[in-house]
Amino acid sequence: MCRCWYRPGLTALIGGVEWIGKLAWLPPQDIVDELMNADLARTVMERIEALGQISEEPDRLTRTFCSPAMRRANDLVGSWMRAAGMDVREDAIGNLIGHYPAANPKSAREPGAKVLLLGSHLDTVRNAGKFDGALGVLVAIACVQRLFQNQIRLPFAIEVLGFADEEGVRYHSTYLGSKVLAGTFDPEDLKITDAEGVTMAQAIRSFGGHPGALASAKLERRHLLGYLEVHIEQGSVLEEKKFSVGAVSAIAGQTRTRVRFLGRAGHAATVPMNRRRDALCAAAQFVLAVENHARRSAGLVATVGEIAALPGSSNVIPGEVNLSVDVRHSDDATRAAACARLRDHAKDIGKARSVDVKWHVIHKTRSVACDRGLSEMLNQLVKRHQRESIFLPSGAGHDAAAMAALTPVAMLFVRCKGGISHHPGESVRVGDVRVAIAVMEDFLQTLARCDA
Ligand code: HGY
Ligand code: MN
Ligand code: MN
Repeated sequence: MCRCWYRPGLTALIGGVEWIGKLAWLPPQDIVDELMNADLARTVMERIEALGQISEEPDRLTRTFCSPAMRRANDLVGSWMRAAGMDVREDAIGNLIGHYPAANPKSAREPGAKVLLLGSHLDTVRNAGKFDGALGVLVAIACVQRLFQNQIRLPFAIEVLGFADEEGVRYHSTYLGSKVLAGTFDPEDLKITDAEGVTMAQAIRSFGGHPGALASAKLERRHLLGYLEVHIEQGSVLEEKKFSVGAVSAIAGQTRTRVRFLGRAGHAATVPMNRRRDALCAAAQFVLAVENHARRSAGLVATVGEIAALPGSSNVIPGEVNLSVDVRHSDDATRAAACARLRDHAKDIGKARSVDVKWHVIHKTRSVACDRGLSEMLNQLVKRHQRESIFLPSGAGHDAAAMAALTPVAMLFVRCKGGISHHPGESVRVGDVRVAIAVMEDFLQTLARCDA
C-alpha cells in the first residue's frame, strides 16, 4: 500500500475545511464559541504534551501512585487549576482537587451547597500513552477556565478531580483515589507492599498524605449533583463510526488476581527432566490455558500482564513464578464463573506437575451502569455537535466505576486513533478535543438551567 507522504497534511486540511464550512452555518455567538473552543482545545493538547513529559522513567511515560513524578504532575496540574480560578488542595491520599465556587458560595458543609464533580486520573501504566486519564482532567480544567475567563459562576460549585491512582500499577489494587472519595477504600490495603517492600501507608506518608485520615476524606453524598468523566475510548467504535465522541452506557467489572506457582529450583544440568517441579513450565501451560479459555468465551477477555520467574538464572530450574491475571466481562456472574474455572485450571496443572499453586484475588469491581438521566442528557448534547450519537459500553475500568458508589456518574468517550491505549502510540485529534469541550460546556449550562 503506498505510504502517501502527504496524507496526514491532507487529512488535517480536510478537517480544517470541514470545520470552517461548519462555522459558516453557525449564529455569531456560536462562531465565537467554536473559535474559543478551538483555542482551548489547542491549550489542552499543549498541556497533554507537557504532562506527558513527567515520568519516573527516562525513555518512556510511567507515572505511578505517590511517586516523585506524581508530585511533579500534581504541582503542574495544580498550577493550571489555579490559573482557571480554582482553589487547589490535595486530600489525604494525594488526590488533586480544584474547587470552582458557586455563584452564591455557601460553605461546603451547608445543606444547600451543591457540587458537580469532573475529572479523571493522573497516574499512568508503564510505557503509557499521554491521553489516558490526563485528557479527562485537562478538558475539565479547560471548561472551568472558560467560565473563569467570562466571569461566569454557576448555581453549583465544580470540583475537578485528578485521582492519585486508577491504574493500580504500584500496589495492584486499582481506583485507590476514587475509592477514598467514595468511602469504599479498604484500610487493609494500606499494608500491601510494593516491589521494594514499601507499604502503601509509607508511600502515602512520604508523598505528604495522611494514611490515618482516609476515611474522613470521603465526600458528602448529599451535596453532589454527579460525576462526569471524559476519557479516551481505548477502543475503535467511534473511529469506525467517524464520531468524535460518544456517551458511555456501562463500565465492565474486573477481577485482578496474583497467582504463585511453587515448585523446586534445581541445577539445570543435573536434574533429569522426569524429576523436575518446574514452576515456569506450569505457569506457561496456565498462561496458554487462560488465553484459550477467553478465546472460547463470548465477551470475555483475560490477560496475564505480569510474570516473574525466580531465582531468575539461566542455569537454575525456576522454583517459583508469580504472575497476574486480569479478567473482564460486562456480566458479573460470567466473570466470576470464568475466574473460578481458571483457578481450577491452575490447580489441575499444579497437581499434574507437583507444583503448589496459590491463588490470591487482589481486586474485584462489579460492572457499573452509568446514570440514565445524566447519560441521556449527555447523549442529546452530543447530537448537537455531531448530529448522530451512540451509547457505547466500556471494557476498560474507570474511576467513574468507583465514584458510582457515591453519586450518579456519566462518561464521555473521545475517539482515539486505532483504539490504541496503554501504549505510547495513543493519539487524539485536536478537533475531537474541541467537540468534547463543547459537549462538556453544554452539559454544565444545561445542569445550571435545571439547578437554577
Ligand atoms: O485497566 C483498566 O481498565 C484501566 O485502564 N485502569
Ligand atoms: Mn488505563
Ligand atoms: Mn484511564
